[in-house]
Amino acid sequence: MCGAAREVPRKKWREEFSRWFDWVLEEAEIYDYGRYPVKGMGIWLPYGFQLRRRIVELIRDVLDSTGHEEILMPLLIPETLLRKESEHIRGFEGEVYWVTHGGKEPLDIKLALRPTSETSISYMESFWIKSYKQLPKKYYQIVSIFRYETKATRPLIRLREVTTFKEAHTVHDSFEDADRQVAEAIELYKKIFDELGIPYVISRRPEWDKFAGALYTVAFDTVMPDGRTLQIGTVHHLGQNFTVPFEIRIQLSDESLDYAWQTSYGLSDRLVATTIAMHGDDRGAVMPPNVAPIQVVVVPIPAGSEEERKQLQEYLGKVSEKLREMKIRYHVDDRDDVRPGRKFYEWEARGVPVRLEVGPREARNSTVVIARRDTFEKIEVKLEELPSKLQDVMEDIRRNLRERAWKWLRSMVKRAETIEEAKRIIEEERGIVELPWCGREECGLKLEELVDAGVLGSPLEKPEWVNGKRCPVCGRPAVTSIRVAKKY
Ligand code: P5A
Ligand code: ZN
Repeated sequence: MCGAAREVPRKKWREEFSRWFDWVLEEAEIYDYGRYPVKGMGIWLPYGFQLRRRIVELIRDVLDSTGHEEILMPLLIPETLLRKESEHIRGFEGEVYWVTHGGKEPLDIKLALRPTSETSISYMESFWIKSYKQLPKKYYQIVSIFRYETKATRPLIRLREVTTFKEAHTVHDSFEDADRQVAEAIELYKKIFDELGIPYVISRRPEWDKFAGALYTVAFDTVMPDGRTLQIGTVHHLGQNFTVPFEIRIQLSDESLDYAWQTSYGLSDRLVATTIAMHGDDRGAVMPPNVAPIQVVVVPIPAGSEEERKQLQEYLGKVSEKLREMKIRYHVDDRDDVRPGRKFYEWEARGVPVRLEVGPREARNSTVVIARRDTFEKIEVKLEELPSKLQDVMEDIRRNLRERAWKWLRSMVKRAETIEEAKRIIEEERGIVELPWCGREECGLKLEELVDAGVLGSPLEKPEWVNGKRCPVCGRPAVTSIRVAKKY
């Protein structure tokens, strides 16, 4: 370990989540935040970078295997393009970083650091796409975007440079096909979140909170350990809102010409943040084995005599060979100036899912002790059983992390029929509260004010339980439910 330069005292995971998160990013050497002299921008450190890389690989696997094609667009967008769709620029106006000079020369046309790429890709699609025969077309890129966020910035959660922005942009020959794409994107995101054991609630965002330029927005939210919700992904039906101003006109199967239809969907560094946050505990992170930078750490327990020392060295070689054969990402912590207890502490903070303890006793008996990071259980196994036992343990850790997280999320979604009850739950317990709703914007906005929380939206299908119930704001019959929460 290269040694943390700052001492941030350990914090409790749930009770002091926000400070715990800062602590774990620091202690585990994931992301250096708060020191770089531009607000909202941090540095991926080697260990964090490996985690990020594995999560990016997971995203690529899921998208590549479903007909998405990776591309790379320029970072700079001319002001003229960014202004072409009026709702879009209205939504982003206050968040754009502008490049105004080239050297000492003021630029004729200002250039935006992309806050997202709908406008630049739509401009290019007007050259690329001419016929329904090319459709559906699914592009994506994984890049940095820049947003001059005015809400409090937080490492990986609300950045001004989002360094892991996965944006997918698709083109279709009908409204319905774009609708179908939204459904596909939702399934793909479920798969990605499931792989990371991240639980979620899917909502259709209300009209007043949809993506700037979308017909409608579907969002994934999770509940962080402190009970606040975090939006971890969004899927937008863009209709023809961009294809009309950018003139993406295509020939349809009946030979007529019409504007194409689009969707876009995005994920960010929040995916990495949530992987760390969701599975932690008071000792630090717990990495899901499938994306853990180090899956197994071997900690030798010092031997007494010279003879024992030699035997242990030899035996450690055998253990390493087994791990190598299994293609496990492992590390042998053979620092001899650091005591085992201190090593345990450090690797626990970093969230290595499995620790193997190997001492003179294990060397004599040809065994190893497997210690789980999630449950702290220990089992002793024969060396020749190690491959199968380790597979089982890692699979079980993944399952356990996922189940634990889902159990938490379910326990944090509650129903209320009155404003007072909703307000009480939000105040005392946080989490998500569902209320019957008449569907009118007026009541949604009123509710935010009365409950003192933000609206997440409504379930994609009308839930049964609201039948016969009334909107607690206006008393009209409920047509669906509305979810409110304290949001990040
Ligand atoms: C979809 C991809 C878009 O930008 N354009 C291309 C669409 N949608 S979005 O909802 O605005 O952003 C997608 C997801 O990115 C995360 N996100 C952020 N993460 C960290 N820091 C930020 N400042 C930030 N802003 C947005 C959210 O998870 C969002 O759902
Ligand atoms: Zn109402």
